[in-house]
Amino acid sequence: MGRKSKALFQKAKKLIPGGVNSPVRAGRAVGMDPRFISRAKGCFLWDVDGKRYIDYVCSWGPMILGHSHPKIVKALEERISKGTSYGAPTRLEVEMAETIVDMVPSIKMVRMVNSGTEATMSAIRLARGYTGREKIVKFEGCYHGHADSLLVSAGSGLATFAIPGCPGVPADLAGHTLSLPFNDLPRFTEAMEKHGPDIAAVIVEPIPGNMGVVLPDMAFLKGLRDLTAKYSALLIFDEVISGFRVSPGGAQELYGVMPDLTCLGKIIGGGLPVGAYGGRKEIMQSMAPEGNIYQAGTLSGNPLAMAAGLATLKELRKQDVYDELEEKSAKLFSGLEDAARAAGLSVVVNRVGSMGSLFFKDKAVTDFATVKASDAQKFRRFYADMLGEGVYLAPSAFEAWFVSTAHDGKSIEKTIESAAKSFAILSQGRQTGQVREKFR
Ligand code: KE4
Repeated sequence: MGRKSKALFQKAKKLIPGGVNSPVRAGRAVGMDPRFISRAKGCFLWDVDGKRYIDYVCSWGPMILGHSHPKIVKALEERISKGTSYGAPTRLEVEMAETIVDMVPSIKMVRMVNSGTEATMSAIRLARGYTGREKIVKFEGCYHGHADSLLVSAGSGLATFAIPGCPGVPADLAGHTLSLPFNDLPRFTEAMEKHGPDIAAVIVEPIPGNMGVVLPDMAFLKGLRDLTAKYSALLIFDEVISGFRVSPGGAQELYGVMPDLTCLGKIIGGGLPVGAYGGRKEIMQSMAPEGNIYQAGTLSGNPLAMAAGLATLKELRKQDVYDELEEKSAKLFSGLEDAARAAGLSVVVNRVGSMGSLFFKDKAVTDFATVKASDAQKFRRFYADMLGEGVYLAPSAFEAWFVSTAHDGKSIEKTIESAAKSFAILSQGRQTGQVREKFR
């Protein structure tokens, strides 16, 4: 860690809890202090000590076109001279709503908010208000932001309701949430047969990115749709990561499973604070001021975020963008697999389009339990080796790598070479150990 980052982190820890404005950035899961970033361009970040990194965090998903994309910079430059926030409706919000409705198959009406957390929190409140029910279902390993109802850990035993995931979450609120294993249709079926008439909503990341990337079993996704319909519960797809990431219409377009509500974020803000939730009109019309379910936000639909988001979506609607992302991502992850194999190291790569993860494990990774069985010590060493090589990964085994259109062949090859060096070291080592428990 460079001198300037070190000094900034020391100062930050005196002023900000853990020295960071979002916990995962502190690097505690990998035992390394954070690099303070000074600027970014394309697929690169530079830290305050001048070191350059190839970036696979991409601000945790938003920067699908890379950093400082000229079209986004231009959109913001043009916009900022007209003011930064009015607290009144703008043409840009209509354009954003029109674009989202156009691109996301199940969304017919949408409300902008300022974060993914606000999007999922609002969608849960809407589902509860619309159905008149209080119980909800989530899945272990899926993370939907930090709203109380979703910061829970699975209870013990079969279909027992959840317990608070951290202090401050009321037990009786957590008790309205059922947390089940992802990709386990029998368990979900059993839970719905027992509680279905009381369930307001089932919320799921259709392609989880918060336990690392795990691929959905098609029968499971279709089972969520069929059983929520059977019991008149709402199906909520949290596409804050997968939305516009894996296809223009997200996971719901890729897999052809239509939720009742969808939560969005990240990419639609082009790197500025944003979230959105939307779905069937007859449901969305329950939201104030048209309906009586309340949700509000001072900066919702902020013109700068709309300008950056619209510029991003406009680029993503161009021909071949997703083919390019697929080609680059396939080259990266197949290169990583080949390098691990050459080093005699067992790794599992899970990938959908330009979101993927690499697990140090010799068997399939299909849910939170199998993620936790991967080798955390190896991941920590790999993370440190890659950072030293100038490759910036998410500082947690529970996160995704993101590839952008700005990642070029040279950067991808450098990443694979750096990984090969680390794999060679790891294949001699004897690091073992479970991934630390996390409530997500
Ligand atoms: P935000 O409130 O952080 O904008 O979004 C919450 C959220 C909701 N749904 C999904 C599927 C998400 O992945 C997230 C946030 N993602 C994390 C990391 N995967 C953001 C990084 C952080 O917490 O600092």
